[in-house]
Amino acid sequence: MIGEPMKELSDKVSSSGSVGRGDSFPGARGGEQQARVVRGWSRKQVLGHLIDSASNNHQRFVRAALQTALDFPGYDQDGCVRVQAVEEADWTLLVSLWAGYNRYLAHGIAHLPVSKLETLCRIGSDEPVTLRFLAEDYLRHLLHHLGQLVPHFTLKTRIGAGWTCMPPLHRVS
Ligand code: NI
Repeated sequence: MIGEPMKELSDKVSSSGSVGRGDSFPGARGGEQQARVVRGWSRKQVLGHLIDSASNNHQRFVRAALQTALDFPGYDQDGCVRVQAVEEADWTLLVSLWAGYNRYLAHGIAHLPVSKLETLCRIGSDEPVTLRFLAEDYLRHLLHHLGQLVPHFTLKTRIGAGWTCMPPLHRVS
């Protein structure tokens, strides 16, 4: 049964993955992929960072749903982008993996057991937060970076008027 409280969040994560596919993703052409947008990262590297966020949060969500509490490491954001040589990866691969990963995460978020949403999760040395907060902060972080890659009117059209581009509240996102 789908946990109704997470339905809206799940829908937004899912629709964020539809802002563009492959070459239709805004800024997909040649030099634009290498343009620096934030932290010295290129558009490509921001996409790689969003894949790292998806994979780390995937494990957080699933493990927290199976345990009474979660104690999980953070991740080295710059180190992850560097060792995976994101800059040399294929753009279409990055966009399709990112979009597919988010559609699958949205499915998982929608099915998180309601009884587990208050499970306390400690990520790295941060103060514990609930699984519900982690999932909400995942979306905040995702939209924050999407706002750096995609025109705001595109996000408004795809995700709805309620989208926001605020940074995540959690330090390790
Ligand atoms: Ni980030």
